[in-house]
Amino acid sequence: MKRKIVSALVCAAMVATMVAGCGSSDSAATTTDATEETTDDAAADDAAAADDTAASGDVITIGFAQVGHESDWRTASTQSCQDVFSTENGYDLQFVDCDNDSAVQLEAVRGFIEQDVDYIIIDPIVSTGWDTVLTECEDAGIPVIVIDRTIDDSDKYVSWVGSNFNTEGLAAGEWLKAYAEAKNIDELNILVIEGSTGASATIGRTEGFKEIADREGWTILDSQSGDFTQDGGQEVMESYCKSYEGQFNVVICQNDNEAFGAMDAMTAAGVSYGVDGDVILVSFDACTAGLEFVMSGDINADFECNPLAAPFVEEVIQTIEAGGTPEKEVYMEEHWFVNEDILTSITVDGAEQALTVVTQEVVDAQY
Ligand code: GZL
Repeated sequence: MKRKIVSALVCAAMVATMVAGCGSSDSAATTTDATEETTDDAAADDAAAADDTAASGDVITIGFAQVGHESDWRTASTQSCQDVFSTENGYDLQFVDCDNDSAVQLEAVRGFIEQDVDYIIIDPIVSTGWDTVLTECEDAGIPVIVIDRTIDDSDKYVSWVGSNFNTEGLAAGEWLKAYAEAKNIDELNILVIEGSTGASATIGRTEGFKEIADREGWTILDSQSGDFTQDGGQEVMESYCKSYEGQFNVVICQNDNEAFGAMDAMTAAGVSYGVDGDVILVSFDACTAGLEFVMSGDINADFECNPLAAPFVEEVIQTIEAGGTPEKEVYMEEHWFVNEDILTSITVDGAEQALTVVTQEVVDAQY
């Protein structure tokens, strides 16, 4: 699909999008290169590139192979891309919801190659099995940008924009250690509801949290996948309430939708959870609905994973359009949210990181 002619006004809108930054959660991205331009410089360069695109009158066609529609986080991620890569902003976005099916995702990417799009964005359902199709993209001269989850068996992509999932897991572990000490809880018996099997978000959060659990001598009674869905979280938690009745005092859910399901299951089983309950409930993503449950005290702590990558992906594309070389890795900034103010910060990998007590203002500002 070759580029089409558009008015200069349409592409100028791209400038407004880039300068506006990443939206309500005031997140930003950091690159791995300390000599990187400031955001303002980059936006100015990108604005110049947008002008050039406007002058050339081209629409940029993008193929986006999205994981699916399994969670509130995913919905926000999709919306971020659709908002940025809109017709008004000078793009033609070919979007495929791969419904958590890796075969469908590989087929979608090959379809984009057939369509001869200008760029391909992939949020990889699983982190392996990618080198062959990425080689096909490279042979077709189509740059690939990976967002969110990582591809671990190939580096044939121009940039990755996402989160450090291992750090998220470490942060949850360090918070739990400090929280238990503050609450004089001596013994932690933990149940984990993992995300989708093979997803780098699952792998990173599991490994990071387990590193702290092993260091502290905690007992992880069980760790099963809830597939990042509310139904999955409820199903696993129902099983846990039967198999581990009276044995656990911590539940770690690797995303908010699993936590919503786990809450329903524990309520049905007569298990109390949250700030005033018998079970400490920890979640990841920190979507708006998740933060509402942190504010109510049902969820003790929620570790953010920022879904608003699209503005930073656009900067990658505009850098390439301007003849530049984008950063290989762009990390999203994230926050750790809690209900109680008994702790103000935690130390993760030697770095002090602030804890944010959730108020209505915090909820209203979230993605
Ligand atoms: C993490 C992302 C995960 C979210 C889930 O970056 O891939 O997938 O944590 C989503 O909500 O389903």
